[in-house]
Amino acid sequence: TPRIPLMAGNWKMNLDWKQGQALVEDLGDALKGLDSSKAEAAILPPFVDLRTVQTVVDAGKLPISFGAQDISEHEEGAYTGEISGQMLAALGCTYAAVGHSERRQYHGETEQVTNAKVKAALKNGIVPILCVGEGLEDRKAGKQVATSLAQVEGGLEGLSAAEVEKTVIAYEPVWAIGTGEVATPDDAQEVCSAIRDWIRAAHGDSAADSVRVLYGGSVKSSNVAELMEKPDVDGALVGGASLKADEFAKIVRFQD
Ligand code: G2H
Repeated sequence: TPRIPLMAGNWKMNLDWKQGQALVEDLGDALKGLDSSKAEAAILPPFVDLRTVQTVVDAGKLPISFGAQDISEHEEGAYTGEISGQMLAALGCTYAAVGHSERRQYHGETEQVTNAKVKAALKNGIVPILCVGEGLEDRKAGKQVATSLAQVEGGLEGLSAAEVEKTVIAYEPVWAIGTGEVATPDDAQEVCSAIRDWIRAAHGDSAADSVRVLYGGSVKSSNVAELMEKPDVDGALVGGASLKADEFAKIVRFQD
């Protein structure tokens, strides 16, 4: 089965609910007629925008999936400030990003927490987008594959092959995030193919052939096509460039 490319817009901590509403409406127009066999468009707005996004997407039957940028590892109860997988599922979230480098760097998320969040997502029928990637030091030392694979292994710990098959992995070299410094298509392919090889060895062909491995880090409409030409790059996790409807729609339609 061919993997349908996934273009996921990570809004990060941008756009209040009204601004988010306007962007989804514009995106709906910009993505009209999108051939869903060629690409899937998804957005990851801030938690407080999700209800509005759901309303707009449902009312317009827009070709846009949505999800959260994070998910609690806990199920429910006395966890002030957390948002559970059940809450996200009830809103119709398809995805939840887990272990984004900004969570790891600024919010102390460990491998163990990331793994628990992946499991919390799956338990609630949400597809985790597990984010991995090396920092500048590791890149300079040639350790990009080893570091990324260690994070894949840690994030997927304890999952069955059937569960791994459902996940999305996003390879985001930290030095390329929000810096304008995009990894070359060959850099992206090197790590994305290593991730798929690791999954094949650990979980078999079906999981390896089904998992979508995205590239993230300063993806724009001007560089997405060459990244997507690489056989193991199945889409993109897009930050800054997902905040403008026309630009993000161009990224989603990378073939045009
Ligand atoms: C990487 C990416 C989206 P940007 O963090 O997750 O952001 O495209 O702004 O580099």
